[in-house]
Amino acid sequence: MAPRRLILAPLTVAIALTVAVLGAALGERTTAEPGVRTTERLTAIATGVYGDVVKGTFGYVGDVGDVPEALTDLVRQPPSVPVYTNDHTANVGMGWWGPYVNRGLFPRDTFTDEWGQALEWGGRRGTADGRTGRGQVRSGGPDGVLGTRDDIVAPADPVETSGTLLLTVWVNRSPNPEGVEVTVYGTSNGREIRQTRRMDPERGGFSFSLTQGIHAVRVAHVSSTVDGRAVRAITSDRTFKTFVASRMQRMVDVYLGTVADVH
Ligand SMILES: [Ca+2]
Repeated sequence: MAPRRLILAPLTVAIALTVAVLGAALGERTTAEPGVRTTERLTAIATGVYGDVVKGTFGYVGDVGDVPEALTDLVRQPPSVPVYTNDHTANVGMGWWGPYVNRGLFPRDTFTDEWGQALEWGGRRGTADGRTGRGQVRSGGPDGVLGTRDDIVAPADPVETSGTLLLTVWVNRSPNPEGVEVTVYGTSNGREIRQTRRMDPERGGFSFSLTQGIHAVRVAHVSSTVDGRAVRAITSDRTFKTFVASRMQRMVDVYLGTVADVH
């Protein structure tokens, strides 16, 4: 039995040490890191608002078309925004599909930091005094006072929610010929909106500034041809879905074929 005790003794010491180290780490985490946990809360809010483009999610902005006016819009459906459905062009989903943050992080739907102070939200235009910008959220930090050096802010800069979609529509191998028109669908306050442009040789291709998220796009080539005495329209079109991420430029080529003449 003696040799076995000799082996066990160092093991016991090692386990005791591990427990002591773990205890210290956990103790420190619960007493000395409210800043870290506040940052986690702010990050959870930012992810709820903007999604995670790498994972193909676009958050509240993608569903509703703008950042929320109030943080509580992330957990309670605003009266002005309809509930989420796919009943739109190309089955693109839009509307409120919350909650966008884990309610457990914000008991009773109150948005506070780890010191119990209310968070400041920049909303759609930033705070009136300019302290917190559009789409930013601010904690007063350890001193509990907003606007001092220990504040915690996320994201670091005011937020841009738009990206650019550049379309080239090829018709019978001609890029953006006369007769092409493009309609892009998006969302405003959770409802479908659209904008249509026709090919303008003066301006070149099709460039749209769009809110980040998934958009339906319809491209069409419309040509009229004289058929005996009648003028007959020949339309070739396609509708598809694409996504736009904020601050990014996305280039998409679309191909159409037509029996009409292409100029
Ligand atoms: Ca502060």
